[in-house]
Amino acid sequence: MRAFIFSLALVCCSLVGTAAAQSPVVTVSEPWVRATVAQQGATGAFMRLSAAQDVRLVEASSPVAGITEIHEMTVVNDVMRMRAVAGLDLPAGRTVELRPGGYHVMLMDLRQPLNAGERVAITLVFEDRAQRRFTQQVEAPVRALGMGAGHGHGGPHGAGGMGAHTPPAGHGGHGMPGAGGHGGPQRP
Ligand SMILES: [Cu+2]
Repeated sequence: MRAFIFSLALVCCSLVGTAAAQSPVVTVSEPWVRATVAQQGATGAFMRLSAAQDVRLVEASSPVAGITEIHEMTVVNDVMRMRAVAGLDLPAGRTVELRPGGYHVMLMDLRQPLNAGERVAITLVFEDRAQRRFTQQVEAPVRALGMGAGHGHGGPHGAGGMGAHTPPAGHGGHGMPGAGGHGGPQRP
């Protein structure tokens, strides 16, 4: 049994390379996920990322979401727009903030409502300059929407800040991803 575990550990280490053998390359602080209201199909996750070497956030996933993307939100003519980006650069030693109104991890095709006080597991996938990938787990508490940076805009996002990706008449969070208009990947 012990030998089996040991060999498993060896396999894992060889798969992820040297990055996982040291302290975390990326420090994640103050992660949180915005709580959803009934029938809301998508929400955002926010955090601060600080990397010890140049890496890039290239992917994310969560058990609560069918689709997870990295998004950038910008204001164009007073209208907030967001789009999926292929990655987010994390220059060594600089803290990059994912926050409402800026970059965020978009959780879409939600499988369940997210209520304040719950915790959401998120897996972040980073890539270093040699294109080696490594992952980091985050446990983000769910927080209710404060009327902060996310208000006062119309457009495709509706009243819920970045939450309103899907039309209110959704399908209870199942079936079609409902992410139309994103231009993001449709799952096969
Ligand atoms: Cu988004």
